[in-house]
Amino acid sequence: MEVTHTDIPKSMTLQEVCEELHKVFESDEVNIEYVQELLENYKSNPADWKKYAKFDRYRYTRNLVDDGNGKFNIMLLCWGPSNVSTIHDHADAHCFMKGLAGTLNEVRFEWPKEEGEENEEGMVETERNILKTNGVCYINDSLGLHRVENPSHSDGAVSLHLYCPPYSSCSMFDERTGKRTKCPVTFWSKFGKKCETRKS
Ligand code: CSS
Ligand code: FE2
Repeated sequence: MEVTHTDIPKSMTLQEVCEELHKVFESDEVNIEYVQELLENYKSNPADWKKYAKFDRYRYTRNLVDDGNGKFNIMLLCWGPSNVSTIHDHADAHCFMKGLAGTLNEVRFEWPKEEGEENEEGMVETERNILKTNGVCYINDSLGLHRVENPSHSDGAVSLHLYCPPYSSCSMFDERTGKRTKCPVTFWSKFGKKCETRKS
């Protein structure tokens, strides 16, 4: 039987959104529109998420909020002023991204040509989007690659990310050459607790 979701309560806490996402992802089919609607409907309330909002001095942090019983990951990303991600893919996962505070820029790119082919022009930009507080965007590998950045030189930004299925590594790409490198996905904190840093 097909389950339709029509009534999303108007005011939900982040915890309630996560609980609803657990129900949604019980099914193996991901209803992209519904998940997007659910995330759009949530109005960012710092009281819900401040315990996960941990900033690092040098780069953006990933902070795990919910591991979705192994089916999906919900995390908070905290972007200091001018922090920027690499150009990356999403390891065949769905990626939903919602602005919780501040503003982020998303720049999309085509997949580079295969190794051995000419990549002289560098990577091809296809789209620019602005993710404002409470806005939601969606990407997966069939829609291309992207880079996310906090354009503010003075203010931080916080975003909520949902990845399904969860993944522990992705690829990053050099903008000039299109060269691809594997990149592990690491967490700065999990469930509000800072992760141990590995000794080198
Ligand atoms: N996927 C990026 C964030 S932008 S969606 C990451 O995990 O760092
Ligand atoms: Fe991404």
